[in-house]
Amino acid sequence: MNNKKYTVTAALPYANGPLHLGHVAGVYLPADIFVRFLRMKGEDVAFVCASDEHGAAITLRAKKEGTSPQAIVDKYHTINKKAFEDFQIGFDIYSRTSNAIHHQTASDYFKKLNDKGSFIKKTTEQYYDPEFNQFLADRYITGTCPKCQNEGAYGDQCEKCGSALSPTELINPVSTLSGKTPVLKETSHWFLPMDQHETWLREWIQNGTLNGEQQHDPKTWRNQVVGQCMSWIDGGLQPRAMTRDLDWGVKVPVEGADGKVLYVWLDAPIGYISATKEWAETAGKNWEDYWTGDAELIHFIGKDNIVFHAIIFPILLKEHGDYVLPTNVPAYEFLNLEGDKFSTSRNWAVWLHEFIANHPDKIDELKYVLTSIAPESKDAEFTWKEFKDRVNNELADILGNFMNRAVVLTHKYYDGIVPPLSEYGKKEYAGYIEAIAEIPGNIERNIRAYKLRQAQADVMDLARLGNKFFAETEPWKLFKTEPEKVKDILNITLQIAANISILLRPFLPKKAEKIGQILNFNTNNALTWDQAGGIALLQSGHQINKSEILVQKIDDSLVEDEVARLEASKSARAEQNGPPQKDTVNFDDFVKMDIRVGEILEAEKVPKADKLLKLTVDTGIDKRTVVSGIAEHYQPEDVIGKKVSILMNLAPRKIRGVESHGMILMAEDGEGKLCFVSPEKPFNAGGEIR
Ligand code: B3M
Ligand code: ZN
Repeated sequence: MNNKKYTVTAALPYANGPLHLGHVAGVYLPADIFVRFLRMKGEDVAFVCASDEHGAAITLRAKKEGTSPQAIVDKYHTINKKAFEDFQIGFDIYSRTSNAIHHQTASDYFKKLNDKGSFIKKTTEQYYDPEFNQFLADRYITGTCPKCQNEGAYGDQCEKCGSALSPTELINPVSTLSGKTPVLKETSHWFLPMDQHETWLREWIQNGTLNGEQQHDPKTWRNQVVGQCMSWIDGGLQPRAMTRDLDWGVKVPVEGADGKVLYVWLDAPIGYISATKEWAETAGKNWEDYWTGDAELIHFIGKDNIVFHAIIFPILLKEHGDYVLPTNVPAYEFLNLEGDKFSTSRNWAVWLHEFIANHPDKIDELKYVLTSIAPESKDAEFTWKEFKDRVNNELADILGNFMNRAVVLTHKYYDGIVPPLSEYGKKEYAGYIEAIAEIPGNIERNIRAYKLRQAQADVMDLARLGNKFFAETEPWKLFKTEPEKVKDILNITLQIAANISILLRPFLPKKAEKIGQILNFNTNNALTWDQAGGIALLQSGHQINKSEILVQKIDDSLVEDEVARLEASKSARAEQNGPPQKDTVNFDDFVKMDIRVGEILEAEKVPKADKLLKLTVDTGIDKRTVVSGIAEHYQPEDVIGKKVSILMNLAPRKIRGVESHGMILMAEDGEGKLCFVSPEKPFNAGGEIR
């Protein structure tokens, strides 16, 4: 065996909530399949992951739940670690970035780069919320993405278009703490001068070379990964702050950095290194073998993480100088659920730990369906109906049915003993024997190209081949007239079954193991990939076990129950009618707000902003322009003459080039529907609301 090492990483899930099927389909399951395949090829792989326990995603959740960040990460690290184990995602280690080994590793990493001048310390103006006395970065600030106009972009990234952002790039920034427009205030941070890395990054992403030396084959990278990186590079790389004014995270290990921590997207990818270290200690391995020399580093991620894994972390790796750069970054598009996006905040999700609790006997069924619909090149959709249909019509009717017939007929005619294959049979059925020999290579090519949907379909094609063989030869008819032929036919079908028990293993390890048990073969999963493709896996005279049901069909009631569960969670949230009450304010705070009855005189759409209307409002004391995000709920002509509540003394702000003076108060229900808050009887414009 060569001593080449692989490090396969899966994006570290934030420990601020449970995992849902979108995470599984788009990161963890494909990574697991890939690693299981590599291991069957005899490769030496470190498969590492961890809970991502720092950053605003955690501290905001803690604030929302009125608890500490440590309590939040302890809760969800435990839930997610167990869910991965129960779902048989075979990490070598599932660590956590709040542990000491990671803090030390990340701290040393920063220090090394800072000592060699990789960062530039700069004092700049950053957004600040005076009410909460906090600087606003990452998820502490939201606004409109300058690239795609998504109105829910964060201070460091837009999850919709994947752009990495800086808070000062946001249009109409709002503090997620107070809901108000933040102010600018000076603070110092350590910046990574990404603009200085453009030349080598461009070469590395486009040609896979560094200083002309081939590092990886860019043709094996997904188009959307190269495309997003190149558009980001072409857009002009900017210096990016790698520290934050926060108290939760890895402390910045240099003088004058009190109250500052590493930016979570600097700290988290280093978590791959610290997790490898931690694993190697207990596994008796040398962790550096997996990050240096000819080691191959492969990052499985979701598309919103591309720039962090294919641009920022490679810069940090290259700056460090000891480590390899990733040879591939297979990024997945998004999986949607029943016609809507997965959403933790709206509780619109199928949680992995709940699926396992409700359907403990359907782990591989879920794996099969998620791989069948995996969002490899475009967003995909999970529906409970398709889950049932694919399990019943494919897994059960194709694979299960083939296995059952092969085993039942062998017991019926030969008491479960594998019959011999004659020279005649090898000639007569040479076409089938060649097809069996070809399939493992097809599957391997597709797995190495990260086309796991197709690779799994290739395995199913082997079962289809078996069913076709039965349909064309009809051994149950032949047995009376040409019994010798039946021996050849059943020998070959049993070899197909044995090949399936090998080739299915990366995708559906439980089903592969069950097939092995039925065939009384490969029961300890010891066989390697390269042993597949032949017709001598089961020797003549080998005793197989009785047939068992391989795949239980799914009843409509499961679909009805699960869809009802989803609808119930949606209406429950609707009843809740929005988020929990905000922090208490005192009366003095309230009286500062000047709210009056206004009448809408004119209304028009704001060009290139599908959510905004420009309104002219009679406030009783003046006629003013107010921009309002109601265009998806009202047509301009429908709002003329409406009496509304207007917050008069909100600081003016420019919204898509229009100066807006005030805010129209809207009520929003749990479904996201909006309506005006209006006086319940005829009322003149200007009436005060208090
Ligand atoms: N915690 C997951 C996300 O952005 C993020 C991945 C880190 S991988 C180093 O949803
Ligand atoms: Zn965007």
